[in-house]
Amino acid sequence: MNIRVLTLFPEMFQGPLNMSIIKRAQEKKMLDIQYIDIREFTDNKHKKVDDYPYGGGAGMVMTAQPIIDCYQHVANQLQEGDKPRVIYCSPKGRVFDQKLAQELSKEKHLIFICGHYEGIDQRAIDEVVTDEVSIGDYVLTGGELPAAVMIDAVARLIPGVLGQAESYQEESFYCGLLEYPHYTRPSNFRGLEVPSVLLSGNHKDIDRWRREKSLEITLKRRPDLLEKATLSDEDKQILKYLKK
Ligand code: 4FN
Repeated sequence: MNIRVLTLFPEMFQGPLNMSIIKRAQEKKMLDIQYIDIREFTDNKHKKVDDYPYGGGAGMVMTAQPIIDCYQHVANQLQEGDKPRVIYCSPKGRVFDQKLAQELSKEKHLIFICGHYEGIDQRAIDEVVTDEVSIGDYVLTGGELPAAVMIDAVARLIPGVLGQAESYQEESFYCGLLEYPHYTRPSNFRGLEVPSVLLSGNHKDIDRWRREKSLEITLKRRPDLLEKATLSDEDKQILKYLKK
């Protein structure tokens, strides 16, 4: 997968996306991420990228020219017929979730545009953006952290990026529920015991306990997730019992 990030602050990505799984994916050439500085595409000698909003009001707006020219530069490097998804990270967008991450992980090319100040001139959005996507409802300083979040979630789903064991987990356990509690050694930590079922060696009991714990925490904390989750008949039985 090829990812191009159009931003005024390329340095903001250097920490988060050069670690662990995403770093390995880039080293293994399964993922190529490049950061392109929008400021280098301004056609004025002061390298100005923002201006006052028409109609008045507070703050500044990123001008259309460097964004569209930067996009054009990136798009020109693609092969003919390649249709990149162009994602503008924006609080007005569709809310990003695992389903959208899975959909985007099947694309060959993704282009992210990160806004700053009050946002970007609407004409740049209208001309080049295919998807407006938000990571959630809070005020942020820029679209860079949202882009990094989305890239992390998408990149780990590219076939081959996760190891054998990790992707098996992904496939068989991602059903839209929260996770059961995890424990590791020692079995008694300063008097705090691990639930005995996990030490029993009875894998049927363990699976059933974990499933029940998953359903319980999801029902308690995020009942909205249960509506979209893939539930078996047994899960529905367990839920009926948990609700009582
Ligand atoms: N944010 C809200 C309402 C009005 C403005 C904002 C806001 C960064 C360029 C956008 C924020 C949140 C999730 C991008 C927020 C996201 C952004 C995101 C973002 C500077 C203009 C701005 C009602 C959501 C609280 C600033 C709500 N996902 N404006 O944050 O880019 O991608």
